[in-house]
Amino acid sequence: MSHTLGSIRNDWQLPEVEALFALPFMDLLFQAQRVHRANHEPNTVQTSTLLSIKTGACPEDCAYCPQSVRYDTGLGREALMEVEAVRESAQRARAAGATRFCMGAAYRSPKAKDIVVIAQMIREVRAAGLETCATLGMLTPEQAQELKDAGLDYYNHNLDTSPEYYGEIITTRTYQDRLDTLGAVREAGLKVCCGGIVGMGESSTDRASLLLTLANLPEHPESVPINQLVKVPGTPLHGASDVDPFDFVRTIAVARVLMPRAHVRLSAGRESMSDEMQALCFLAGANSIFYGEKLLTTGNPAVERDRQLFARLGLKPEQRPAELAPTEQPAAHAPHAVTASPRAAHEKTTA
Ligand code: SAM
Ligand code: DTB
Ligand code: SF4
Repeated sequence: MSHTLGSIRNDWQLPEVEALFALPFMDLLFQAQRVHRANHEPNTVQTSTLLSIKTGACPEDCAYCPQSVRYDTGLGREALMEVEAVRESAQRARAAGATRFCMGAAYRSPKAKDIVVIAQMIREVRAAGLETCATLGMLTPEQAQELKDAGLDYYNHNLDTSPEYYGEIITTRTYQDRLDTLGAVREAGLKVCCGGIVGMGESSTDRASLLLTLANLPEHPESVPINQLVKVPGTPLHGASDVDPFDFVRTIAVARVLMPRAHVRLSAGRESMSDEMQALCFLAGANSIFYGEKLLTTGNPAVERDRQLFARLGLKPEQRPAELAPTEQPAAHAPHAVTASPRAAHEKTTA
């Protein structure tokens, strides 16, 4: 298996991926950590902050999603936010230590007039010194190009699950639709953020098949969010069974082994995870998180909890890319600003 340490492959076979899932837990984590260290700065975690710029009333039927108009989850319909409010939110995220700002909209696909406003938001977020990411549903090649021209760095569009299980979760757009959007995003020169959700009743083979599909894309996504289902009352998946936490960690580890250079993001679901569980995910090769009290409509760990977690584990936030406005001083509230010493932080939090 040592060939996986640095090499980038796009020809994975399902039995190989299933064999990784079947490894003894410690062997898989050891391999994932070796791949991680061969390709990334250890102990370094990228931080993205999410903002829902257009919430609720989405026409799609994604069974996990609180924003679908088809489910009564108590969410109202909100209009597209004002550019000024987005700018202020981005500035707060940067001051808190985030390096990337991801704007999410509950669209099947954006309308032409929305893209014009969102292009302005992208320019403002970049001017605030943050990398930009957007997740707006399906895109045409022309729309992807418009976003690229506005300065967008990343586009998030998840495959969510395996091609085989997909029909159990979403009926209003196809797997091929998703692949087409990913192709348009790549063609426009945008970086790709694409991952899925664990805990929707899928089998271990489905998890392997999702990761296989991601790894066998013409190019690996730069960013791979692995979400644990957030069970929202009113959605069809509210009653889904809990995932074995070790199986969630295995999914992160296999993503790391298959896509050595990607940032693998420990995404939704962190609020219900213990610090020890999150540490296992970092050991398995996760090196990115959503940072800030809110995901899109649901909760995320408090910034203070993440600062303490980083300090206790000796993790540091990844620096901003050089092309963004330099940080003269470490942001006053960045995770690493809690204390210089992980040991001291540990003593402080457990005193
Ligand atoms: N409407 C756009 C779309 O679906 O492409 C963008 C926003 S959508 C909320 C982005 C992603 O969030 C989904 O593809 C899904 O992977 C994730 N997501 C949504 N609800 C979730 C939940 N309850 N638990 C975990 N992940 C969720
Ligand atoms: C991703 O993979 N997860 C994020 C982001 N990309 C857009 C969204 C998680 C949403 C969780 C449910 C909510 O807060 O509405
Ligand atoms: Fe709409 Fe996106 Fe939610 Fe699906 S995941 S219902 S497309 S907001």
